[in-house]
Amino acid sequence: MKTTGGTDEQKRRAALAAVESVEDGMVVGLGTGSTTAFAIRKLGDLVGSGLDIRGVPTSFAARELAREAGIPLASLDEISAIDLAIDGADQVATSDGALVKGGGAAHAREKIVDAFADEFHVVADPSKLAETLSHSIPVEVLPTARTTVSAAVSDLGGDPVLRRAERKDGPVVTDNGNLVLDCDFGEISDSESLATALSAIPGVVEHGIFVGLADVVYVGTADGVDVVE
Ligand code: ABF
Repeated sequence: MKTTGGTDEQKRRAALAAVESVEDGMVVGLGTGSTTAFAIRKLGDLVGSGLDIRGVPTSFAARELAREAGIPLASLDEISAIDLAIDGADQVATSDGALVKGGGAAHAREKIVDAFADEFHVVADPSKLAETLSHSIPVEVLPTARTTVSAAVSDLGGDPVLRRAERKDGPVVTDNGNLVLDCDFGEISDSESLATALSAIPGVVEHGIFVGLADVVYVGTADGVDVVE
């Protein structure tokens, strides 16, 4: 499981704070990443104590974790609504609540679930916070469009790098069978405009800029949880 700068205790605190909003009968979007993993495990414990929920995972990894935790699962085409999505982030802009997601290469399905949910609660540690976005932007691309999308990203001022798998020689392949370009744009002053421009590039399946989607951000700290709404 991908881990990042925060401590496990900070991540756990954020995750448990988000879980407190989960009620009987809910359909819960289950995010990907090490922070959300704490929420999934806690939800599994609560299901074991009688909590009646269904989980909609955002990746194969999230599905396996939820299955191990004993959470009843539903796919997107089986449900008519998602009450609450709990998911992590690679960066949170404190100025406008925009997010960078996709460190786990799951941002296409994450965005579908997080955007469709009535409430989307982000769980993070302090290392994810920044005044404005500056993290490289993961862009999922059709394999055949890797070169053309790279050229278009460069024209936008980005530096596209094909994401390679850490443990084997070759590129990361997403759950959808696509590739990921990590695109460094430096400090991003207008995330909404960049998001629109990236979405317009032919061959882009989804990018990791989430604008205007997060309803609440729980930030686990050394001694508590900060809530950013
Ligand atoms: C997923 O979790 C990804 O979109 C995001 O990059 C990642 C954050 O991982 P972690 O919680 O391990 O820092 O939602």
